[in-house]
Amino acid sequence: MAGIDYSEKIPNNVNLANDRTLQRALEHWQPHFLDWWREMGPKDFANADVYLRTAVGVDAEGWAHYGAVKMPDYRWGIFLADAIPDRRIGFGDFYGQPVWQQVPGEYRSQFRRLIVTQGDTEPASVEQQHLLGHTSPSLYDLRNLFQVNVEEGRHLWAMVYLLHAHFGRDGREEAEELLARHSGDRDKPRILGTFNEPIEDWLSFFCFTYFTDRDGKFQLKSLAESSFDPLARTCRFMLTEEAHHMFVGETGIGRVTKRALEVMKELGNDDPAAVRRQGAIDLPTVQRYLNFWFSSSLDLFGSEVSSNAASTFANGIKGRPDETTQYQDHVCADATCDLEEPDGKGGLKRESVPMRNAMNEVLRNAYIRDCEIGLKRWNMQIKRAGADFELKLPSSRFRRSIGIWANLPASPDGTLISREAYERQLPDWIPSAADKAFVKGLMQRVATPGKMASWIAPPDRGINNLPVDYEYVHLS
Ligand code: BYC
Ligand code: FE
Ligand code: FE
Repeated sequence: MAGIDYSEKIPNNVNLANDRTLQRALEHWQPHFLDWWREMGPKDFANADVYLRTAVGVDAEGWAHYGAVKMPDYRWGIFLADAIPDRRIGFGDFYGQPVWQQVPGEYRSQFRRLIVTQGDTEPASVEQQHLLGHTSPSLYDLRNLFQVNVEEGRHLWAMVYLLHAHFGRDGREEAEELLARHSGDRDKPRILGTFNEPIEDWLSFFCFTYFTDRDGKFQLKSLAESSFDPLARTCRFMLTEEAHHMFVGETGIGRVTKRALEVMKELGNDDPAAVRRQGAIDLPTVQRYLNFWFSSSLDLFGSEVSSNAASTFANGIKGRPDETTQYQDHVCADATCDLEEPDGKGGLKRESVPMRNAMNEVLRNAYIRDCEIGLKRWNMQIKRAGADFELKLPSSRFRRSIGIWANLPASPDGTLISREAYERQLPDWIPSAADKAFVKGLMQRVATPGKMASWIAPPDRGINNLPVDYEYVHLS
């Protein structure tokens, strides 16, 4: 594989061997990362042989190698997608100028903040999933969990590389802090809300990989447009791995739904209590989990109207996904965007805001459209089974903590209601303590190759053309 040196302590295609100072700094961070992995990564599976893919290059064909690996021996590497010759800044005030190979001093703190925020989410998700391996519904699923975990670990490496290579001493300190904050920690929590939410059952894991990893996709796509070329190239390669994470979420929720439909058919009715008695998860409960994780993930796009967003767009730091192909106006100096906003009196008003300030909302809306695709597929499945139920995404006003809708009492259909009515109905809209206890009660580890827990249908196919009953994790 061109440019990848696997005899190095840190596999990379960034010519680390030619920069001894940087190499030494990263080799100093490496044992701290491994300590963090042992303590905060998947609990109790250090000796298991896991059928994992490892990134070994950046070619579209054959970028990954598959084989049994013990997770602590995973080769976390630093990979940038190939440079695009003569790449130009694609948006904002510097539109058309050559991209930057170094961070300009005046934008240093903005870049650092975004890279740290991005980097923080990666280990956070591993921490959130720390205990899930104990209750995996199959060896296939267990392997997918671990695949996602090691790759999020690699994404942390990707951001730490940028911090070390381009932000000097500040960058090295931030890299240490990325291992010091922890998901849900009272004193040192992770930066963004969703990454402090516990993931204690597999339905939450599937919702997280469907909705929250998809935020990752959109954020990475907009950073892949960045004027700072090393950041753009790093994110471009991370997206290659990200697709599988969302696949795990989409197929996971699809399989939970499929199992519920099978049970409903056997029973000849759709009574949630009856479905639960058969050890499956009823569709209204699936809907409540979707409501929770979707609304939480919407907050990850920031405020609808944001001066941060305006500034990072103007400076070419953070663009829009598919900037070149999806938009005509790449500068947006005079463009405006109409937003529906709360009027502060329980009603709505329309406001026109400068487009640059609305970039978070532009991104969020693109994300919502992407989220709809999975719902269409799951609903098709429900319809084909002849069941009378439709999964829906709640309104983007529902249960928000960030932005103009934050802490406003909106129902899942987006109607502003009284606070009293909201408080009263919220337990029906998101998983209640009883729902969580029920779902957690179903979580029992199934470790026979090819066997599935009662609440989930088998996948249509295995990994990398292997059969579903392949022993994806060999527990020793
Ligand atoms: N929770 O102007 P505002 C992923 C803060 S997921 C807590 O509204 P801005 C992954 C904000 O930081 C992708 N705080 O927003 C998925 C700011 O604080 P400061 C992660 C929040 O700056 C699964 C203040 O509110 N990557 O990769 O325009 C597994 C006002 O900010 C939240 C990125 O997000 C929140 N939800 O945009 C593994 C990309 N939202 O600075 C991995 C990098 C906002 O005033 N980050 N705040 O103290 C960004 O692009 C931006 O920082 C944000 C916020 C989009 C997050
Ligand atoms: Fe990631
Ligand atoms: Fe991911």
